[in-house]
Amino acid sequence: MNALAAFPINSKWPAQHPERLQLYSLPTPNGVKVSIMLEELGLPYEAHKVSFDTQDQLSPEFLSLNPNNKIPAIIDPNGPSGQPLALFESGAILVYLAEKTSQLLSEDPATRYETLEKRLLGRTWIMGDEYSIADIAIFPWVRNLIGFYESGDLVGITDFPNVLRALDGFVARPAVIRGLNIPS
Ligand SMILES: N[C@@H](CCC(=O)N[C@@H](CS)C(=O)NCC(=O)O)C(=O)O
Repeated sequence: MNALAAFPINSKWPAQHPERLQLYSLPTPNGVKVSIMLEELGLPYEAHKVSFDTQDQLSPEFLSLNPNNKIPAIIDPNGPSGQPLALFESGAILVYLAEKTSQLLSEDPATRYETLEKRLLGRTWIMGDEYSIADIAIFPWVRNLIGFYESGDLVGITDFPNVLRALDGFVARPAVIRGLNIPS
């Protein structure tokens, strides 16, 4: 049985692979957090484009999944206890996927909360040697700050060599390169 059929959003963005995790998104800094995460994890998923040009995010079908009219949102047909799970808010989705796969988030409680801090001095990634969801949450925004918003000079980005070094490492990751363009 196709569990996705019960979700109104499936009528506007029909799943070709209903057994896969469904992503409703656009490659904005919040959107790419989830596509990058899915690419990093190698989880099978299907991406649907929610176009702002046609205000798809305000359609009744999208609002049925996220009443806040914001991408990204997901439906995991194989959620907790095997039941489908709908979820929005990029941070909540990152934590959900990290917990589902036991990847990219420390299981040590102290370290988990440290993932809220920006400490790159002498560290490869936000959390140290381990790449994590903190990097996936932060670097799409740093990239846009410098690129899309052209605000690097404004914030004096060259005064933050560790941020620039980690950003270079982030955008060179194959999963990041792929995720930045999903949905195409
Ligand atoms: N706190 C939310 C913010 C999501 C968000 O602001 N999404 C923007 C694109 S980056 C959006 O969907 N805007 C459409 C609108 O407001 O109509 C998250 O992290 O998921």
